[in-house]
Amino acid sequence: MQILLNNCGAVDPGSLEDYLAHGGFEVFQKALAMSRPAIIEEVKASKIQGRGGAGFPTGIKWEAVYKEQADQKYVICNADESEIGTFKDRKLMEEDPFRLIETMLIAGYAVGATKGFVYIRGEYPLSIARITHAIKKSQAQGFLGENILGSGFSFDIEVRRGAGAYICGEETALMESIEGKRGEPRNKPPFPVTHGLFGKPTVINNVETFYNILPILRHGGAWYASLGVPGSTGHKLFSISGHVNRPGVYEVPFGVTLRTLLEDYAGGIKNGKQLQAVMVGGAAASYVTPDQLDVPLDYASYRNIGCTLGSGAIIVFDETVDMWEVTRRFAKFFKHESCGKCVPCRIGCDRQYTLVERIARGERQEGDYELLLEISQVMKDASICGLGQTASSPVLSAIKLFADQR
Ligand code: L3W
Ligand code: SF4
Repeated sequence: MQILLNNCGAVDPGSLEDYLAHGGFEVFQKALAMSRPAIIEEVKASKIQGRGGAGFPTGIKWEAVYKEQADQKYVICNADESEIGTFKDRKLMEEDPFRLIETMLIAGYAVGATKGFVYIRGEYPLSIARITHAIKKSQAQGFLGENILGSGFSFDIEVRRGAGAYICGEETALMESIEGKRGEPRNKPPFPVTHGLFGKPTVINNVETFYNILPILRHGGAWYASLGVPGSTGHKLFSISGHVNRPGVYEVPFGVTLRTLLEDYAGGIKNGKQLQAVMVGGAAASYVTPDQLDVPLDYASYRNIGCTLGSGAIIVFDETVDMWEVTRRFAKFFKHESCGKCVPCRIGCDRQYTLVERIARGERQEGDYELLLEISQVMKDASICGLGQTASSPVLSAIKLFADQR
């Protein structure tokens, strides 16, 4: 059963008529007939957690914005999908763009917002074109704008393009960017639910999170909560790349294992080679090893083994890969993408890269590992945002797992 990718490949992404013929905007019309608290109760009952990586409960976020008194509220879709190995949101936007409009409308109606923004990664020209087209078509047919379908509810959406900065996927940097400023994270708290875009209460969710709202409201929060496992309800998209026979985006209920995903969905390891390691969750994660393939893919089980599901990235490395070279590339990525606002991350990412590069070159010096551990602790303790707090994870993981390779 597919509840997220069900329209992908089945609906013409350029045609509002085709989207309507496949049940498009039915759930929005159902939502319009519900009270705002009733919609939020369904989202809370589903127990859905944000799909951008951090897993914060979506219903709690929506309720907090609903309860705020303000002359203006906003809904933002974080479509700045830039996490290494992550390409699920791109698939949703390219193949099922009208669904994003429908779910943002529902969010806007539920929390009392009249304005939405979709912030799309600049390197995703087809996503930008398809979402822009879907917005124009929806405006022309009265699904966006003033007094939508005669309901008295008004809502409109604008697209904003990223300009190549990974940090603009961090929600407050993204808001600074929309406001026309340099994309740097703000200190949190206050959180966007009270002080978001232009200082107003703001719902900001990942693309995949929004797409889950339709099955939740169509079938009910309790139904949704019965999918997956307790503590990680519903379905999750995983972007699988690297040394597998069938890379791609796969939808599964939480709780399946990495072994099932790799063998049954992705067709096993390429060219009959042995698996060496898997990067699950993105660059800010630890490596998963072959003896951990049977751990269920859910938030708690992965936390228990010191890993994270993050945004659902899965990068597979076979036995031929030099894992220190992989780690060097991750360290280079963070050095490049650190926005430079705070010292622990700006200097830490730079120092970390210098040491990892030396180790990868085969010129490790006495004390290098110890120094990396010390730098990592400072970055974790004192960085402003998630980038600096997690940029040392793959390095620590490499020291733990692959020290014998250098
Ligand atoms: C109200 C509170 N709201 C937290 C909200 C907060 C945000 C969400 C998560 O993401 C993750 C990192 C990597 N009242 C709240 C509250 N919130 N407490 O909940 O917040 P937070 O701060 O835990 O995380 P974050 O900075 O939003 C960082 C993951 O991202 N990551 C990066 C992924 C990149 C992509 C991509 O390219 N598409 O997803 C990689 O894994 O795991 O945990 O909305 O406002 N008391
Ligand atoms: Fe910028 Fe890094 Fe500090 Fe985040 S932790 S604000 S990316 S310098």
